[in-house]
Amino acid sequence: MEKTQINAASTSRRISRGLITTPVQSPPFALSYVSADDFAQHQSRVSDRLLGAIAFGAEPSAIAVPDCPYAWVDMPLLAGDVVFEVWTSAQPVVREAEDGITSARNHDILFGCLHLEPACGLDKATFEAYSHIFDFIDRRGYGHPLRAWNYVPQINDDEDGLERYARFNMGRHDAFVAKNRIIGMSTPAASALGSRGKHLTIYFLAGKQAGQLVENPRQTSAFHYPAQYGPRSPTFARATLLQAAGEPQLFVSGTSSIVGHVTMHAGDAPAQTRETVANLLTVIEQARLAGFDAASSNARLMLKAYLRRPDDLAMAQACLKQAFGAATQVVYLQADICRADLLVEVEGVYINRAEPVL
Ligand code: 3EB
Repeated sequence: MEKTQINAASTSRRISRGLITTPVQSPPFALSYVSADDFAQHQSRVSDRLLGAIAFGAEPSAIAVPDCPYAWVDMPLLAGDVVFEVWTSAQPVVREAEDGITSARNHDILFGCLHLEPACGLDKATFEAYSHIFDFIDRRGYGHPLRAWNYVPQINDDEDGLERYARFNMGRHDAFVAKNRIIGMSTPAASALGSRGKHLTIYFLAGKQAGQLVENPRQTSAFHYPAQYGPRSPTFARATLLQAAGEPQLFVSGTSSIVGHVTMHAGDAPAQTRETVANLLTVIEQARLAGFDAASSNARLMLKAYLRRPDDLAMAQACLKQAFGAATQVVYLQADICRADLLVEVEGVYINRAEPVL
């Protein structure tokens, strides 16, 4: 069968030109990274299909806050001023807010966002945030968390004798247990990075249908990390694979220079970046063995690369371009990584890109 790459916008164009007469299953959602100007210009055209928009940059964007799940993550971009990560649905969405969660959903998936200033310790604030997320998605029938992004203020700082990332992990793990999630089965792909400012931002995709977990044989599963990294292990899968309508979507977690559970190449950013690429390629290969069609070209791959040190930008750009080619879009951000000795983290999604811009 001929492989075509179709998204919502191109599907309707083809149908209207009469080129396709049989119904086409369009994938339920798409992603794009756009400038603030492009977002401001195009958002009204897609407003009834906006699942969520997250702005990244050292300054909040001047554009009007959209009427959809939205947050600004206080994190400098290494190229450009503000970038919007925009999730769109092929069909109109239903929006609802509760317990500090703003959400939008279509038939298949729910996008949710929390953006709050912790009023208590980070472990308790994280526990409450994740408990609310599970209640929220369960009540609406989207009980399978697929992907979570966690932006944690001052992630490497000490809070009452424990690193804040370790406190975050305690709250997250305990919420998974309290809400009856089986860790290692119902575990989303994730990222956890340090942000500036005061806000804890968590946004996520949850599905009616479960995703398939993908792990990395080069790495200990994060949920099995030993206690030397904190009293509770991080609760995430290396990737999740969703066989949605259209083409498979693969969510690859934040990936770093870790082999087994040990940080490799401390202080050596080029070597850490190469190790990170080796881990990314291994996870993608594992997904292929689990049914992901890796023929899906790298033009469907979108990456976010987090660098602790801005001076590593040119090196990281060269390394990722060599590994994934020029067709892969990469957003570069400056962030603290969750282990103080990590300099680089890279996450990715194989997904249908929205066209033309959104
Ligand atoms: C690692 O592999 C690097 O705590 O949600 C990557 C992705 C990392 C997600 C998380 C942490 C998280 O352990 C750090």
